[in-house]
Amino acid sequence: MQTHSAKDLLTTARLYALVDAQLDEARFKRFIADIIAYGINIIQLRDKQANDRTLLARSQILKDCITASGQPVLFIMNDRPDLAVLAEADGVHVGQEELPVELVRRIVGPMLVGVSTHSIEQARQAVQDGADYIGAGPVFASSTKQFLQFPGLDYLREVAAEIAIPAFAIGGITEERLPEVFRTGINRIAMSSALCKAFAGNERCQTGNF
Ligand code: 3NM
Repeated sequence: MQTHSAKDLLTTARLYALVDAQLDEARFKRFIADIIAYGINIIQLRDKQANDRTLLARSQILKDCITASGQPVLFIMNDRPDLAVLAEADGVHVGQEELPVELVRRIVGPMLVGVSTHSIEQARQAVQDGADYIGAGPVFASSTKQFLQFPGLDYLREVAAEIAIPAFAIGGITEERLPEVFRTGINRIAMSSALCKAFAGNERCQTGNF
């Protein structure tokens, strides 16, 4: 079987899913299999409520599902470089409040590092810091995470015009909204609740998991 580096897969990735650990194991496995069949290229485990043991256990299930699918899907751990290393993830994703990229790299080494950004200044900083990719948002109001400000489509246009590393539009993205998102020039998206709704029959897989 041909093997791809995580960097190569990131370069071609278009669809990024954020999943939590709230579904029971059987439904979680079905959900992961379904979103991989849908064409998701990257799966981030993000659950602000789950404890460390649960996160590690779900990571293993997630990795097993990816292996079973035979698809080259990347697994990213949210917020936690330590758990990313222990889970042997392909990468770790951090927000503006978490450790800066340089310190994350000291823990995770060559693993992919992604950063959430909410302004063009933050996007430039992420590039300068050596992030492998950014999240750019929130584009729209989200039921998964609360925000006071929405940089929206204008921010996506700025990112598309200037930022060279892969950038995933995030925040309230649904299939219906894809045309206006892609018209900004951005060609990568990240989704959470829309996937839960479509494939797990839930508005949100997570409850109050802000
Ligand atoms: N970060 P949904 S938006 C976790 O803009 C997260 O940085 C965002 O979930 C950011 O697709 C967001 O359900 C929530 O809106 C994404």
